[in-house]
Amino acid sequence: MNEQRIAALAEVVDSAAYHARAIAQFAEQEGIGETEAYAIQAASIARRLARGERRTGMKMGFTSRAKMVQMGVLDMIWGRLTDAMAETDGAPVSLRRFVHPRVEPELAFLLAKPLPAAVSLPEALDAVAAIAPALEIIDSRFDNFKFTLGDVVADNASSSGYVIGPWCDPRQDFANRGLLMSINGTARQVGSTAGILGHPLRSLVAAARLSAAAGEPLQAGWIVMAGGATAAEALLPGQHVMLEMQGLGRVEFNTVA
Ligand code: OOG
Ligand code: MG
Repeated sequence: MNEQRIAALAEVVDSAAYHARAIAQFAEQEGIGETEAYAIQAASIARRLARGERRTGMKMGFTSRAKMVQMGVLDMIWGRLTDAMAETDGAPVSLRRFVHPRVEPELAFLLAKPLPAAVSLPEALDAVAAIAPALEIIDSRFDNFKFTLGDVVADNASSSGYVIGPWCDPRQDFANRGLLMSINGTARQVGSTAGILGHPLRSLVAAARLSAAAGEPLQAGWIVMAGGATAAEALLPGQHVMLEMQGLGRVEFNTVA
């Protein structure tokens, strides 16, 4: 696939996200493999950066069985986060900039140091300044939230928003913390941080490897989202979404049209 086609498809996903308009899947028809899909993603993020957005980190996807089963994709993927995606804990979130948003419970890492490609679990932990309960707002730009691996990778792994809760000391055992995501006071997803690859730190090790392989090693100050611990829930206006994570506190937001 030539540079021109990659740039054209990057424009397609970027403008779909920018205008919150759904598009048809294209990966199968265009014969897009993983390499091309990540090249389209990189080019689409370059367009965001050219508009003045700032890179804030990385997100992992399909790091839990629950997410793989919900979306029918069995491979781990990743995407790039920018400051335009950050929402504030406790503040209202306007749904206007999304096509068909969903929310899922995650754990976020804040890095104190850069990370090279190959790190052990203790080395990864050593680079972590803080951990936090977090909610990711995902929004596929594809019709009906349906995609293949190539589509979703090209579409920046459905990244669209993230809300970070209170930063906590990472020097505690967070391998198996219970979590509850509720909407308007009703429990909607129950799980554990162990749902993320058995331990969320494994997701950070994978993030270090994948990001470095793309020539963008994890940086000090970056946020890494470990991936949904449970399936995602659809977002509608007028909802209060709250995630409570055992021993790590809560993160919440209200949706407005
Ligand atoms: C793709 C993104 C997956 C996760 O946490 O697993 C993801 C999607 O489900 O649309 O963010
Ligand atoms: Mg996610």
